[in-house]
Amino acid sequence: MKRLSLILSLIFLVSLSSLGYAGVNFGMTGAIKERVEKLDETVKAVKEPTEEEKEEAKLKVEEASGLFEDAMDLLGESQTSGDENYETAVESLKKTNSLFKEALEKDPNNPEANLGAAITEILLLGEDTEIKEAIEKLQAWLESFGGSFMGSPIFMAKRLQTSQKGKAMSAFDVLEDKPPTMSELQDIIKNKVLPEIDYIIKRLEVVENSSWESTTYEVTLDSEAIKDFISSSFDYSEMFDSEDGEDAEGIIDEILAGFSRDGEVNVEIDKTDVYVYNGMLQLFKSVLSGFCAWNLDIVYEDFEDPEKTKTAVMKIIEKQSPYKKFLTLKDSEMLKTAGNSLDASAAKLLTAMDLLENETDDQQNDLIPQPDTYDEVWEKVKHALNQVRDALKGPTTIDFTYYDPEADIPELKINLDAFYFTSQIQDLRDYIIPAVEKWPWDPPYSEEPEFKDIDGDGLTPDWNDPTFNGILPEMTNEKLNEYMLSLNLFQ
Ligand SMILES: [Ca+2]
Ligand SMILES: [Ca+2]
Ligand SMILES: [Ca+2]
Repeated sequence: MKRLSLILSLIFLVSLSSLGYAGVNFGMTGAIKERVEKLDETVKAVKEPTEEEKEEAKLKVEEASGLFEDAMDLLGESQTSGDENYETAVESLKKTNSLFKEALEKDPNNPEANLGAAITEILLLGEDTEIKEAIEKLQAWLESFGGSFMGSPIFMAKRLQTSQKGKAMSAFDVLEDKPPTMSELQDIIKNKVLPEIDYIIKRLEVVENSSWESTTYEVTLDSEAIKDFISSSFDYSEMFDSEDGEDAEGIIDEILAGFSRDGEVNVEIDKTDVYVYNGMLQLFKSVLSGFCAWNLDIVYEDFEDPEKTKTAVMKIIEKQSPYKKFLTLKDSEMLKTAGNSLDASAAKLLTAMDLLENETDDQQNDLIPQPDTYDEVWEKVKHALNQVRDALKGPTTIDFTYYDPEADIPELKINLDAFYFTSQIQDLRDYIIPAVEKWPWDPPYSEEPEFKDIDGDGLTPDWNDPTFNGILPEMTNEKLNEYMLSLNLFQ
């Protein structure tokens, strides 16, 4: 699983720098304030460390930081030298992680111990035996379709369509281990991954609320190796059409420009970076919690070929066994957690943007250096993040012309509070499936479904509830058809 851990470490490095473009208001939200206050309580509950304990913690942090730098170097080298260095790097990271945790036991408020524990913990996440096993099985299954772990989830549907009939099934049958069910994956995420993420978020919050300013790590960078790694993980040609593929490569080049300082370099991590890191983690938490909230169990064999897929889709729509509960809400609290984390994510990123604007130190070694100018895009990103936060509180109007004066899309009122909190949908199928007179499996068995024109305006498809349970409060079928036309859907 060399790849996955490297991907995680790169998520840390690359996301931090790429979000330098995105990326800040000091007004913390009520929810976060509450969390921080709670955290403060637990920290206060622990007895104040003695001066001696604080000193011991500092010594451990120093030792751990040295080890951390060595481990990062080994991790970088393993890119070219192979698995042996990789294993050593992982062992070294594990030791570093325990040392930072020992320092935390002595002094739970030591900012660098919290930061070190947070960084090493995320790097080691992919090394957890259970997580690793689940991912390996999934990867083996996905590779049986001829894809890589990174590319497949997004393009699996396309591959399924184009793979020769029967080929996928035989590949599936020769697999020793069946992939985990969606429920099994959800359990691993709930019981293993989310608690880890919460632990890391708590560590970062201690750093955010401390008087700590920055820490500099000396690491060895090889930008070519990083670039090779990224291009081997993503197949641009497949992810985008050729023009967009070049764009994607351009963006990656730009991100990597920040890492063009090859060899021994100092990388300074400061509060801006900590807020970005935390914002990314909150977003990750939101996505994972959302994934765990719904019943997504499918029988993988049902999607092996187009014929079987058709039957499975019919069973899903008609709510027949084994898909009676597919797409129903499984865990209401998880969906609320997803909403809260999304809000926390936007709040953290907005704080990071403010902090970055206000940095006055030398930017040469900064992990996320200040941009040359804070242009329109910078302001638009802030506006978008604020809109996400507003929509999570209640109906919010999105004026697309603010983002793009040429935009030919009418204003949209959206209420994410309804989706995540106040009127959670119990069965997504009741809302996302358009109103249909006859399905292809109803007589006279036509190829396409026959849509119902509910409002009689001659345009279809229509939905029984075009507001989607209040998520789009002022939506009508007429307006929905307009949006679909402007977005080129159903044409
Ligand atoms: Ca600096
Ligand atoms: Ca900085
Ligand atoms: Ca209509």
